[in-house]
Amino acid sequence: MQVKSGILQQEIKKNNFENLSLTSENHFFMPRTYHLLTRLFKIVFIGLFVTLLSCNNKEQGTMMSDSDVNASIPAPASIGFTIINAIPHDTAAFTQGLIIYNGVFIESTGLEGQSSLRKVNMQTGKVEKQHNLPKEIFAEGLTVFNDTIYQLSWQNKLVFQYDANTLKPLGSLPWSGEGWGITNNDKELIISEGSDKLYFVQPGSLKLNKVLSVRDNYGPVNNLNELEMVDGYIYANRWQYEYIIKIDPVSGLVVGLINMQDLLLKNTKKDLSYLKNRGATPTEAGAVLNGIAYDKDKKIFYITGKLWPEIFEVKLN
Ligand SMILES: [Ca+2]
Repeated sequence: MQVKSGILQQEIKKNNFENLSLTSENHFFMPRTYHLLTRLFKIVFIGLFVTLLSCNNKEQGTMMSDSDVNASIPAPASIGFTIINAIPHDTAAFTQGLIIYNGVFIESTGLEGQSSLRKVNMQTGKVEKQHNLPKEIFAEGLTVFNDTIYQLSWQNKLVFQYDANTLKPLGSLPWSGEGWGITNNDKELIISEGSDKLYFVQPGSLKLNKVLSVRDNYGPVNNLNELEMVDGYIYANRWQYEYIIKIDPVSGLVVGLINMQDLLLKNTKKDLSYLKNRGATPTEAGAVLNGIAYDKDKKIFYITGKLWPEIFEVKLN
């Protein structure tokens, strides 16, 4: 057996299973059971080895394909902007959505007991009409489709409808998820719920047409919040991130990035001391960017935030 194990060890060193098998079979004095066991061992060992190898390849393949996909996505283009004007804004408005309809802002404000739908003068910032929601409702984003306002609620699982001219309530539709931001592409409503997903639904029924995953060169882009459709792209702000992203609504890729860090602090001349009761900085006070409206004719964005004293008129460079 000394000789045999010597041969076996040499053969193992060669790491050649076929040679190992041939060498063993050439020993005519080998007992039959030993021969069968060796064969069985060889089959099981090779089987295990191949399985492990294929698992490993599969894992590496998945990891590589994910990073390959991300690496193949170009970094979003940086989009600069200029502030051309500032309009007063109600500092008690916990803004969740902002749009322009027939020359006025329509604004949705949140928080339980303070949620409302408003018509706001675009020059003076005065609230011209206001509809208050029941105290248990936490309102979120809004859009207008076919002269009907669709206003989301955060966790009340309802989407409220109103006549866009009179703000008269027209009823509500059930919505199974959370509601954060909403816009439309002239055919469908597009809803965000705080994840990286956008839900394209049919107006009137909220029946789901498609789900779009939003991602950039680092992977999925979550916390999608207030939305605004502009010239075929979806502009979105991300909760807890001080920038607005430009999303291709077909691929879901982020193609542009507007850095709005400290937009309020850097640009307002208003006294912000009223926020001090809520937190040391506007962000800590919850006064975060959360309103994007667009004037198609003037090609101007209107940007505000929760509890902000101003709405900024912004032209993209
Ligand atoms: Ca909007």
